[in-house]
Amino acid sequence: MSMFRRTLIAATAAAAFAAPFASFAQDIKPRLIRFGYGLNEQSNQGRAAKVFADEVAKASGGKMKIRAIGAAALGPDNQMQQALIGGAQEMMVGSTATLVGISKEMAIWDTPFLFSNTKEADAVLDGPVGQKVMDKLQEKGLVGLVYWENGFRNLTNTKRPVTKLEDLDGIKLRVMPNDVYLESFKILGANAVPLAFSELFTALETKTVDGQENPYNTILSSKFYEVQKYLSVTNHVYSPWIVTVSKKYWDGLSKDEQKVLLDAAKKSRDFERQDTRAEAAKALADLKSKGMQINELTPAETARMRDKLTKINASIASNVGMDLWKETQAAVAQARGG
Ligand code: TF8
Repeated sequence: MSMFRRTLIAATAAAAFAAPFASFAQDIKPRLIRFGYGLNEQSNQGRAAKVFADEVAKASGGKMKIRAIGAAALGPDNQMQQALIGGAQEMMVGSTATLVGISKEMAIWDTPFLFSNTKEADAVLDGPVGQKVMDKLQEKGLVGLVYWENGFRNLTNTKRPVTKLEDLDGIKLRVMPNDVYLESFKILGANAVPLAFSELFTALETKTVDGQENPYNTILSSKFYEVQKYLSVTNHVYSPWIVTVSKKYWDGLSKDEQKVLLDAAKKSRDFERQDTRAEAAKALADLKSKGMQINELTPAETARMRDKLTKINASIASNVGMDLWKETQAAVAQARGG
């Protein structure tokens, strides 16, 4: 046997021997990861951020440390997104709606009345369509891990109970910085103004705007009941949050470290959805006891609102692409069992 062959056999044997050990000893280094979010620590977003941090610590033997920073202390969604893209911040969670300027496909989730319940939302967001939309972020410098639930959005204001479309006339309504939301509420007759969430409470308090729309959980945790009188149950859109990582940062992590983050993100998602739904189920009673006046919309009025808003669908479809639009509609129909 030649010297060369013998060396080759020895090297192959060594490699075969080393491989199983490599998979035992995880390739995890000490890491400090800043995870920014916009709501306060007492919110559903804050609670889930904490679960995520705990799960990462547990799975990495304490080597990977998540520093969760809430209340938009690292800036509103848009500012954090840019920091992630540039590599100045590692992670965040925020609304998909605030990502549309960066990744146009995200606008699919802004479709009014797309989902009629959380079962449909979970199926589509966690399925191939949700993944496809999330993967589109990569070419923009972001890696999406999971969707959390922000929730079905409802309208609050100081002027009057909104029981019919016409009641929205002239109401100065804060919307997220997002064209679909802006157009939707203009179509419905409101005077819609885009504003970062971090400026919303003050804008309501100083009456710079009359109203806003967000899920019950946020109306509660951000204490909007202190500055808003009327809550109208519109459920006009289901709003997801998305957990993202800077792609620059992600690409520098080992496979093991990436897996720690993805697994922990999935655990935080499952916790977050349960927690959010439990809180939402009793939030209306809480908001009533805080003094809010709550009204439902009749099915006929909801139908009128829906009809008006179908105008926006064509522009969403053309912005995200007809293929994605159709795939999403098919996925919703499948989740509905149709
Ligand atoms: C909004 C959203 C907010 C999120 C949050 C700051 O109204 O619903 O909850 O963007 O991450 O801006």
